[in-house]
Amino acid sequence: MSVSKNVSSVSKLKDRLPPKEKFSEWYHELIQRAEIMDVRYPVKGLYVWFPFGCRIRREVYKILREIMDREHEEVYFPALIPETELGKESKHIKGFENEVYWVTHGGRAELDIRLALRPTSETAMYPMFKLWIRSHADLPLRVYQIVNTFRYETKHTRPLIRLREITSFKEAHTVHATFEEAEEQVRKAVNYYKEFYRRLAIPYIICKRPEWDKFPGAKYTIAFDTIMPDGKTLQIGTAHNLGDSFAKTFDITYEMPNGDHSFVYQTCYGISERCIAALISVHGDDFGLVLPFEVSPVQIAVIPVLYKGKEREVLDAARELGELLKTRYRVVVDESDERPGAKYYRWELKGAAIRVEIGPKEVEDGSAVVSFRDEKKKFTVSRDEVLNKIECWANEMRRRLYEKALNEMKNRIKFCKKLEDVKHWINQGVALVHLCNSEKCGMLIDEVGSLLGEVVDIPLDIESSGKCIICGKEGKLNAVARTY
Ligand code: P5A
Repeated sequence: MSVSKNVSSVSKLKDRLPPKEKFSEWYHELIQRAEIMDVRYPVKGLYVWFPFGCRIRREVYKILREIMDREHEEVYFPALIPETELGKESKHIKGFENEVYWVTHGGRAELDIRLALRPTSETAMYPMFKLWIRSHADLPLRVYQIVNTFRYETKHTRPLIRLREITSFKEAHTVHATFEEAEEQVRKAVNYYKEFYRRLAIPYIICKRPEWDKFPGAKYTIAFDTIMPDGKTLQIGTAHNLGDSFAKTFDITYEMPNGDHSFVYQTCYGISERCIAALISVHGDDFGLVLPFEVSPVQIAVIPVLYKGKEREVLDAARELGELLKTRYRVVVDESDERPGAKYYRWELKGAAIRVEIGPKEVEDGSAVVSFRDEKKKFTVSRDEVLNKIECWANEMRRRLYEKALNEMKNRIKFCKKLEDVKHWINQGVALVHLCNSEKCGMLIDEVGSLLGEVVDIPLDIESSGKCIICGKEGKLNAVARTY
């Protein structure tokens, strides 16, 4: 496969990336240089996916689709929502009114009813669900779509992280007969997202968002956050129990087996390309992208190490191995006439998971020199064994990436007993505190750092209840951080 026919276009090959320690510079330089996003599009908050970025997106979203397809049907709803529908659910519109882009004209004619560019699709879908759902036999309904959505974000926009056009918004919407079934669906959604992030080797913490910061219109919101290299958290997915509030607004009812009518209960859950921002940021290093084998556009880079007089034999051996590996994997045989160092540099930058080098010595003894993107060491194996070893190497690499990321994350989480400690620690990571349920104490802590909410799942063993850090009453474990 040809990942980038124009391989020599990797700009400024000799210039090093800024070190990852300077996270913001590193991130922006990397996504441009590894040809993921072109940030030069002349509208704030909108960016261009390069072909290589699209390949990463395709592999990552293949996993998400595979998981969704198990019990959801794919649908497509229009991008434009009439103002009359968007405004029906009062809390929902209140939450989004400052973020909506409006279409007001068709050509020169002013529209009778303004049309919103979907910020999310509840109000596009639910009037149609009213038409789709008649009886208990139509339930549960579980659908998803992967579309673009638009949010006029006023906080600092950043590629893949905070967008005004979210290009890859996976939104799932489900409808159930009872509140309990909706609760069960939220639990399932959380498990789907856990699986998704485990496959990307991205560790997460899961919190129940505070009452005043839940999804507009929801009963409660469960959020996944990961910790970025600068210690700030990034919300990488949410699942919402909507109860029957949207059902009441949009009059979505079903006939029960006994003939009575009842409102339905709903959930929705979403993931955006922030999952790719997390993938890049959590695993990447000073040399560029580090991607788990499953999602790397170039899973294996075969590098012929050419010496004068031996070019033919080396190229033949590299091509032969390349062809064999291509029967199962995404492979590039880098035949460009650059020096090996330049080739290594390129495939490191692009996050090729496995590198296989073949030079004259390897041609002679039927071997190859193998190295993994996340480790510096090289080792020699017989060429006959390479194909059958790949799966095992890929799994081991994912395990290593996950362990490393998990350790880094654990080092960035600390339980704090005093407010002073929280203030100090959130410059480095997530502070865990005990907090009572009152809005007053929540708001006070929110002034120190953003309150992510009550901890549902965290990879550390810490007492789940204790005295509130503000008022001293009985409290639960909560997470506080600086957030993206
Ligand atoms: C769930 C899907 C919703 O919109 N409606 C349908 C629900 N939830 S949410 O929390 O508002 O968004 C889901 C996830 O999308 C990401 N996200 C963004 N990503 C990039 N740029 C943005 N401007 C942006 N806004 C939200 C977050 O990961 C969020 O959890």
